[in-house]
Amino acid sequence: MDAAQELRLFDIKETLKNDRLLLAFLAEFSRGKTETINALFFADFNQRLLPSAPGRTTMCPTEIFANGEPAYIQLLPIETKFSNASLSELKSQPELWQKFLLDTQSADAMKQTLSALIEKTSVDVATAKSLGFWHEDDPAMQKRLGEKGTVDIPMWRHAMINYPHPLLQKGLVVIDTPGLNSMGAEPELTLNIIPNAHAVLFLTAIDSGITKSDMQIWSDYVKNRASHKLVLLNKIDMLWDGLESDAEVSTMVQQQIEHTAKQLDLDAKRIFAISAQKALLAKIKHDTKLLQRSGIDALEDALANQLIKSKHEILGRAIVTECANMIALSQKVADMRVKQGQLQLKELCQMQNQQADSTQEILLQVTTERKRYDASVLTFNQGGEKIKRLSDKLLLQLSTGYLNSTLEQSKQDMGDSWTTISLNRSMRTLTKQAIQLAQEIKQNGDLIKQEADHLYQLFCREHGFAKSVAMPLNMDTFINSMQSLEKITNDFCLDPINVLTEKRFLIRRFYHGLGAQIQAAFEQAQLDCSLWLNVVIGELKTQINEHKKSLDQRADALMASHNHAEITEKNLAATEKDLAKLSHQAQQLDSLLLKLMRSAKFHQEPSSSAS
Ligand SMILES: Nc1nc2c(ncn2[C@@H]2O[C@H](COP(=O)(O)OP(=O)(O)OP(=O)(O)O)[C@@H](O)[C@H]2O)c(=O)[nH]1
Ligand SMILES: [Mg+2]
Repeated sequence: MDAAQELRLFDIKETLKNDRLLLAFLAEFSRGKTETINALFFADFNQRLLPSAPGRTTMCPTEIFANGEPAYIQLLPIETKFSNASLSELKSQPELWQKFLLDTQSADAMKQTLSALIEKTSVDVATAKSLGFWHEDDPAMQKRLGEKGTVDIPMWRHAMINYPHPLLQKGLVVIDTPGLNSMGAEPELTLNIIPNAHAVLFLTAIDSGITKSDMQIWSDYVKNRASHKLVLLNKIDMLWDGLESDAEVSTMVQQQIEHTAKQLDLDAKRIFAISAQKALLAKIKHDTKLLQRSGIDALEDALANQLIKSKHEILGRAIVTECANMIALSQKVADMRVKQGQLQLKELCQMQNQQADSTQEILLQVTTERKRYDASVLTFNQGGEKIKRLSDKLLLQLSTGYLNSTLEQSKQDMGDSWTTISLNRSMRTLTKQAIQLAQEIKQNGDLIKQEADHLYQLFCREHGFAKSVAMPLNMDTFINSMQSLEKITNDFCLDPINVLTEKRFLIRRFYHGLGAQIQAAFEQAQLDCSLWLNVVIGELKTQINEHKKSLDQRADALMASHNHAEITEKNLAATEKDLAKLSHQAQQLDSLLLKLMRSAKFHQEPSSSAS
């Protein structure tokens, strides 16, 4: 294993450790998002811990996870919206957040601390406007104007709760979101949280059915945006009025599921009918019958055994493929060692049995081979330098400096206008530039591949290396990320709420959030390209060094043994021992690869909930 591989294995281990599945809860107001989260994660406290009673609407997006530290809640003040910094930037500035430890020994104390999630603050209309909580043309807004002429707005912009629940400890992160209105007001949700979520849980309720605004959230944010989606049909307890038999209720629920499936154009198997409220109650009262009736079990099973598992499997497959490639390279090296060991053994045996002049011949053969090899290594070094120049150029194109100057240019192009038209135009230009860049990088990558393939051929032809070609560079992920950002921007710009000119601050913030996402796409592309470069030339380099070492070793052994029968004998014994060890190592690699491939035999992708 070389240093680059060792580093990569370390990174892979970290990725495995930090693997998380982000599940965003999305729905119109009062469909029961928070109640479902209470039932899933906090029922042990025999209380409704997160505020979800009537009239207690969630005021800010709330991320819930388990990171191994003592339980806490961290809150980001709403005023941070005045700055242009994106949420991901703000997350790296702990001094801006208010942190409170959660006393997991006391349900009352926890409930008290968590009530911060619905805290409000009163501000004047101008402030509410500049923070995006005032819409002139909305009649409901006038009603919100209190006697003092102030408006209540959320106290916090974002909350993070660290809590050690077993499902969360498995790597699940859930995000509770406030109802519809705040989605438009918070570009972070549309730009960051939803696209980055691995799955979206969309809630509808049996009493309201699917209203126009439910449908709008579904089609704007979930239908074509979320890679995995689950739908909850909540509040089924409202059908349990005692007048219908259990069988009749089940039929009604089933009919509602099918109706919902039709409306959302979704497989009915992805819809879970539950009563979050009764599930919470059943858990608190340890009422197994009610718990079963609440339907929460099927949801928990879908989360733990299907969603998380399928996410682990996707990551697992990628890691197994990468590690199998590493083992395959080690196998090549091991085979080379065995082959060279066998040659050395043969030469030493010949030397032991032959006359002086034929030993001279063997020596000459090996030295000639070494010289020939040195010439090839020279060609490799020259080719390597050329590849290095091309690689440096390639990585520079994806560097932060290059990106910042491009973003700066687009900001200048937008001037002071900050309208949806200028934003849309600027994003389109950016995507066009990024795609052009990806094509240039790809061309550069093709040149590198050509050069590497020549070198592979040379060593295969001249020195018996295993036949191999470099894999081509693939820029599709980068192009896809840029195109999907373009689509999100376009949707944002077409949204009638955002077209109004007084939304300038919102557009500016959207632009900054966009900048962070573009930067992330560039960083990922740069990482992918460096990994590719390491593989393209690294594999050949490893084999070249290995071959050189064996040649030197063979020559040295022959030199030392020349005319010294005793040393020949000793060298022979040592070579035989080495060869046995090398053959054993090669076999060990075979069984390692087999073990790895066996672990890659994952389950079939579940058809009922994920995908
Ligand atoms: N009958 C019944 N009521 C429920 C159920 N789930 C939630 N509720 C009630 O519906 C109301 C809204 O629930 P929440 O969990 O706060 O809804 P939400 O989707 O988080 O709403 P916002 O935070 O305002 O977006 C509360 O009064 C809950 O008690 C349920 O399964 N059955
Ligand atoms: Mg809520």
